[in-house]
Amino acid sequence: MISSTRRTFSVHRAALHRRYLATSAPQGPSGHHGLLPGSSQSAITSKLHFFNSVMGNDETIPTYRIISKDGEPVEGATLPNIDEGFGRRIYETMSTLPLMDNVLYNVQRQGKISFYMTSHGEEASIVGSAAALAPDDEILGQYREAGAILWRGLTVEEYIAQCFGNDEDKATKGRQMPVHIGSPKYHFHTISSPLATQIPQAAGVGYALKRDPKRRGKNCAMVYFGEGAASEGDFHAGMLLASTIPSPTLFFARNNGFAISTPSSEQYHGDGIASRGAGYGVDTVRVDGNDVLAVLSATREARRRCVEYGRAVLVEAMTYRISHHSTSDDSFAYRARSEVDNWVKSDNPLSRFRLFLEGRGWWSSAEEEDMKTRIKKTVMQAFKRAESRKRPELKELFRDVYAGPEPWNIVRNDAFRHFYYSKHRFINAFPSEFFATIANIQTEQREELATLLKKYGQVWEPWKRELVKFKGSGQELTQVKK
Ligand SMILES: Cc1ncc(C[n+]2csc(CCOP(=O)(O)OP(=O)(O)O)c2C)c(N)n1
Ligand SMILES: [Mg+2]
Repeated sequence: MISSTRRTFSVHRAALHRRYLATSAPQGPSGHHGLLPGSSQSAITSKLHFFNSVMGNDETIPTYRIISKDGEPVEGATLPNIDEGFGRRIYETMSTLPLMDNVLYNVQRQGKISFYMTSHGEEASIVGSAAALAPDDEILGQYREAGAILWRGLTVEEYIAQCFGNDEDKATKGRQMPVHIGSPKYHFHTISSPLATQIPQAAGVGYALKRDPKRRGKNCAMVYFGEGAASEGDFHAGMLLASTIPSPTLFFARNNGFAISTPSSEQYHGDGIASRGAGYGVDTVRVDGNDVLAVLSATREARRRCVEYGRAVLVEAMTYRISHHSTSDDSFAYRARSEVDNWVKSDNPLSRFRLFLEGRGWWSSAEEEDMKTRIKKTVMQAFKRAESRKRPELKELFRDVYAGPEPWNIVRNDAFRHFYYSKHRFINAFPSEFFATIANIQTEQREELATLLKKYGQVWEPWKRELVKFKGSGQELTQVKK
């Protein structure tokens, strides 16, 4: 006689087996209430009931808040454990964003950088969530998360150098659009423009952390994305991956009300992004994204769950994009100026937190003035410096794509290419000097550019004008020793 547990197990296995082998709709097992293909725990009901709310009773998911718009703790809320220094640092990082954004937005308007995106209105969501992480948790951002990398220690100078793509742009060496920052030092993966690609990548990063004995139970992968990006298939792929192959992946949705001109009311019919978490069996919370302390608390708890249980967690931060989508957008073409003004006046994440800090005696008007003067000066100096510097050397165009030897198809000459290709299947038999030789040789593309530079660089006006903007004027390519 088999025990009931074993019987349940074998019946369930049989049901699963049927599910995979069935060529027509599976038949429900009779007489075993609750034992159905795909679910062993569903109660049987004779009442025909449709539902479309995760909370039940058609209620929407509540929003977690700690401080009111006047900076006062709301009734029953537990304040997160922060000291004065930590609170002030959060506020200073939040305050840096609009001061830097205002300058860089105008700098773009003057044609000095090609593009820019601001964080206006989302300072609390971005900085509060970053402040909840360990400094070596991996961050995969979308593009509006400058506050997260500034929080980690990247300087305003470094951020502005990236936007200018000058020779001090250590992040992307002038090969990326402004705002597409990245830093191995700060565990911040380089931003890429195609929406939502960072989401399944984050599930992979989370899984890699879980597989690494040194980082398992210690770190998580944090992925930021807008509610618009959550309409991409990649959002679902990432959530499914992180929930079925469990990994410490923290999904952080910035629901700022717009995907460029599309309001969130036209982006989904369900209860925001949070309602999707339950469908994937992922612990989920919705938080007031303009309340930095609520964001901090919720993300701290989300991170704890991620790291301790090795599982995904979803946070949806409700906020409002005050700025235009980017410098390529004029949002007053699709929303009223008064709507934006109302948000600025009625719910400003910066003034909310400032009031809280002042209420504790941790901040004053004099300190506010000092801080603003100091940050503005830093931003202006960084802008002036960035503007005066040359672009990186032209040779940087070809670097950092391959970690090791460049592959055969970009190797310089045909004879060598043929040789390398004919041997590459037996590559393990080659000594390491062989790879060093390959790494040092020029690529076809590099050579082609050098040839063109030699031909036109000093004689054709448009090329002459461009070339002097690069450090070394391309000479490292044209005067290369053979
Ligand atoms: C695959 C892809 N489709 C479209 C775009 C164009 N695009 C850039 S940002 C954006 C809106 C994204 O909105 P959301 O995710 O809510 O982020 P937000 O800008 O509001 O922070 C769109 C459609 C893109 N970059 N990539
Ligand atoms: Mg959005």
